[in-house]
Amino acid sequence: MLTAIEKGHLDQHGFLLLESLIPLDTTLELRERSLALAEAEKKAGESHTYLANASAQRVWNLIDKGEIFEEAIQHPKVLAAMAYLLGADCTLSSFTVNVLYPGAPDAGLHIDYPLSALPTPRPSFSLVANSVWFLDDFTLENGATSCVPGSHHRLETLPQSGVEYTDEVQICGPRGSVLIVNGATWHGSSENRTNEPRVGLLGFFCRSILKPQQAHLKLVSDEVLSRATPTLKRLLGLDSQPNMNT
Ligand SMILES: O=C(O)CCC(=O)C(=O)O
Repeated sequence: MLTAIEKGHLDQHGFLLLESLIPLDTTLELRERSLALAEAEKKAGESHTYLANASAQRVWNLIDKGEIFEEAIQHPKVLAAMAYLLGADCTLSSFTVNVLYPGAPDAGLHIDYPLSALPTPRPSFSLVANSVWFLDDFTLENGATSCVPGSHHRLETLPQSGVEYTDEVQICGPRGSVLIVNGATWHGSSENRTNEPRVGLLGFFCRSILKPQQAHLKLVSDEVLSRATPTLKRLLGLDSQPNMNT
């Protein structure tokens, strides 16, 4: 389902923008639901905020927070990109909302969990990959994700905080776009200099042999599991559990 050009772009640059992939009505519903969840977690005193002045917020475990998220994470084009990078049996590592409120600073470049914990040289093949869902237009001003093209080939080094990399580019696009990022590509959210929140989803995937960032099978309710499609069950890790033979 990825074209040869799309695969080539991922191989060469380490990221791929799927522009206007999600219909507008679905995007707006995902945005409304995401902000409602973020607000509810704040009100309940259970919010997961980060960056200076709690100017960014995550909402974790989206699979358990509405059918719209269960459906979204099974988008065939996103899954095709993940299958290309991580194998057809890849699983979900985590699925979160990421809100950058006005004034959120640049988060800095990084590679994704758990790559920075690995000895070097890191493997030249992909182990984890992210899909950044633009629920707003992502612009130079509101914190569009930055990437360093080709940096997934730098197997020995990590981005240094405080260093300005001249080859860093912000990936802008209309709401409804999805940015696929090889987890080894140097990337991060940038500063939100507008008066509006920048809302995104992060559908983060890993090879099936890896431990996901979240223990889905403990976190997701029986109700969600009972209605899960075979694809969702595979993404939640049901097909890649450790052997229980005695
Ligand atoms: O929200 C973004 O623009 C990117 C977030 C990110 O880089 C991450 O969580 O790994």
